[in-house]
Amino acid sequence: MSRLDGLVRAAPPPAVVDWLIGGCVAFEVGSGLVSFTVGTPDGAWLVWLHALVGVTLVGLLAFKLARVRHRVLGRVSWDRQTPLSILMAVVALASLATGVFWTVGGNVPIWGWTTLNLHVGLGLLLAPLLLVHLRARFRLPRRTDLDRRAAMRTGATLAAGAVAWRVTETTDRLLDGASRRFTGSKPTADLYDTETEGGRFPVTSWVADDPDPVDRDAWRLRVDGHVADPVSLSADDLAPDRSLTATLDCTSGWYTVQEWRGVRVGDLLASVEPTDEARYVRFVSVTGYRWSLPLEEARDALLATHVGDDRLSHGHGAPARLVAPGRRGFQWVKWIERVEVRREPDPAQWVVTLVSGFD
Ligand SMILES: Nc1nc2c(c(=O)[nH]1)N[C@H]1C(S)=C(S)[C@@H](COP(=O)(O)O)O[C@H]1N2
Ligand SMILES: [Mo]
Repeated sequence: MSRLDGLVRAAPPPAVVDWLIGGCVAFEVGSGLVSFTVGTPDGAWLVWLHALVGVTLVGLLAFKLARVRHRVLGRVSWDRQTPLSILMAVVALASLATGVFWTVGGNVPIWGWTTLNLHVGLGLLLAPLLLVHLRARFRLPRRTDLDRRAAMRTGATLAAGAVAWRVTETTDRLLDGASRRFTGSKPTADLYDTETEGGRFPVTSWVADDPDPVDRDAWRLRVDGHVADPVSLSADDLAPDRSLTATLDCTSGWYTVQEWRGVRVGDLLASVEPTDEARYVRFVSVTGYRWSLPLEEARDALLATHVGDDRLSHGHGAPARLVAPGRRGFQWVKWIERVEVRREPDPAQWVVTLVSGFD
C-alpha cells in the first residue's frame, strides 16, 4: 500500500495525469489507424511514436490507478460512472498489454485473430468509452495544477516512457531477431505453422469479401475511364511479361515477400492512351472492393496473374490482382475486373473496403 502511495506522491497533479492520458489515448487511436497506411520506411516514425506513447501510457495509467484505487475498492464511493470507468481501465490495460506483447515477439491467435488484430479491436473500443467517460468527468486543469513541479514531473514521466520504449525495442531485437518490419508485421512463418493455400502465405480478405471463383473464360478486364481507346481484355490477352519482387504486408500483422508476374499497369495504360485530365487509376474488384493510386504510382504497379511459378489461385485473386509495392495489403485489390482512369481521387474507397461483400 505505502509503495502505491509513493507512486501517487511522485505523480504529476491528477488533472495533468488525466489530460495526458486522454491526449495519449486519442493519439494512439489516431496514429494506430493512420499506421495502417504506412507501407514505406519514411512512415516508420509514426509506428515508433505509437509504441513510445503506448509505453508512456502504461506509466500514466499506473499513476491514475494508484490514485483512484481506494475509490474503486471501497464500494461506498461508487457512482453511476464507476463501472464504466473500470471497464475502460480493463480495455486500456488489455490493449496496452496486447500491443507490448506483440512488440516483444508474442502472438496468441484467438479464433484466427492475431494478437495484433486483438490490439486493434481493443483500441477501437477504447475510443467510444473515452468519449462517454469525458462527458461525465471532463474538467479543465486549474492554474494551480500547472506549476514548475508539475512540469518537471510531467517531463520525467515522458522521459521514463521514452526509456521504457527503448527497453522494449531492445528486448524485441534480442528475442525476435528484429524480424518485425517497420510496420509491426512479422514473417508469415513466425505466425502460421500450418500449410496455407499454395503453401506460401495466408489468404485473407478485409471484412466480408468472399466471391465465387471467377470463370476465367468468361472474365473480361475493362480498361476505361479518361482514356482515348477503352479496351476489354480476356485472360489470354494478359500474357505475363514482367516480374516484380514485392512485399505483401497485411494489417493483421504478417508479411510475405513474393515474386509476382503479370502485366505492368503502365504498359496497359499506354495501350489505351489516358487523356490529359487523367490523375488517378482505380482498380475495381468483381465484389465492388476497390482502391485508387495516383497515375504515376499506378504505372509502376503490376496487374499480377502469377505468383512464384504458379498462376494465382482463386483465394489470392485470380485471374488478376493488384501488386502495389510500398502499399499495404488491403490496397492490393484481388479479382480485378476494371481498371478505370480518373480525374479525381476516391474518398469513398475507405468505406467500400469495409462494407464490400455484405449483401
Ligand atoms: N477484392 C478484395 N481484394 C482484397 C481484399 C478483399 O477483401 N477484397 N483484402 C485485401 C487484404 S486486407 C489483403 S492483406 C490482401 C491479402 O491477399 P492474399 O489473400 O493474397 O494474401 O488482399 C487484399 N485485397
Ligand atoms: Mo489485410
